[in-house]
Amino acid sequence: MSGLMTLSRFNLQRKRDYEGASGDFTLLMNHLALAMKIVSREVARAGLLDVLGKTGEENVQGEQVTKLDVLSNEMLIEVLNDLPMVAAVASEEDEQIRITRAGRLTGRYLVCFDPLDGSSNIDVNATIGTIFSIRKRETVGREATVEDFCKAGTEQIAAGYCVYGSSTLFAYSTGDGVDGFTLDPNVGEFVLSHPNMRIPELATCWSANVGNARNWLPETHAFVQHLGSGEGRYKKMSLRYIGTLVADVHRNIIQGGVFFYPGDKKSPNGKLRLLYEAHPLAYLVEQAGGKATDGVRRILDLVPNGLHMRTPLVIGNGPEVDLYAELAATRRG
Ligand code: AHM
Ligand code: MG
Repeated sequence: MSGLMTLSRFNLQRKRDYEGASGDFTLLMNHLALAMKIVSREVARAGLLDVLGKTGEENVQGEQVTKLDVLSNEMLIEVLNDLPMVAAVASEEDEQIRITRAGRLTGRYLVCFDPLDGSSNIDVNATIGTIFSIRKRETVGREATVEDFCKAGTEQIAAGYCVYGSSTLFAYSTGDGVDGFTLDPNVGEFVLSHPNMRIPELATCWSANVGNARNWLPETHAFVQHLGSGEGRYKKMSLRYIGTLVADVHRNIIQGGVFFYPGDKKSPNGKLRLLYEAHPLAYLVEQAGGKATDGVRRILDLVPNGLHMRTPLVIGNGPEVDLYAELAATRRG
């Protein structure tokens, strides 16, 4: 066997670390990785096939659905449908949860995902990604319900993402640090390339849609003033905004930085969704040594009031996330 530490080998080794582990979780992770390899392949040849552009329909968020959104969603659901350990899935693209074929009664796991994050970047060849989150349910023996999904982010037992960029990178955590794997297209395997990812101590960039500045609340303007002050921790700061949450957060984990899509005068709850965007990324960023807040509370403590609940999100280096929360608290008095 080659010396490559593939994702499957890594998972197998992890499984051996947990006495009595059934292997169900390992199998689930391997299938998620398989789905992402397929999505990666479709993304890479998108311009060659008739999968670019919009379907003409709107999703539950009122946003235009792109063909690749639909394809990625179906790919993930198809792969998870036949796994007896998965009871149900919740996706950004579907209004309701979907009960799976094989695990509807027996499955112990619930999987949430944003199948293709950064939809507006699809047709322009910019980086897009997939985000997922896994919870265990306590209701084995009957069909899962929305209530089973609507639990605090602290209940996640694993989360991860895949970015389809200059290379395809899969990163995940089971609560024991974050590890990243790059897809070797020749071998067709994810290979360990970023063991134990840790956010650097110093933030070097900030990421936000400054086009929304006219609607920002005073704390967001104050925050940006600090970040651009050139003083203290902010001697060397750049603005970097891809417009794909998972790609912006991934870069900030690697290079140090803070991403924010805050609540503003027009959208008090911001844009991003709690269950399948903010929760998993907050879990990963905390595992990498950072923090995430909605401006008042830790993201992982928030309990969704529905599958598609939105939340303000400030995520990245701890001191910057704390600074935003302090500025917001000062304004509230
Ligand atoms: P999506 O899941 O439909 O792609 O929407 C979420 C995306 C995030 O990836 C990104 O951070 C944000 O929307 C960008 O929004 P904007 O175009 O308003 O800057
Ligand atoms: Mg998204």
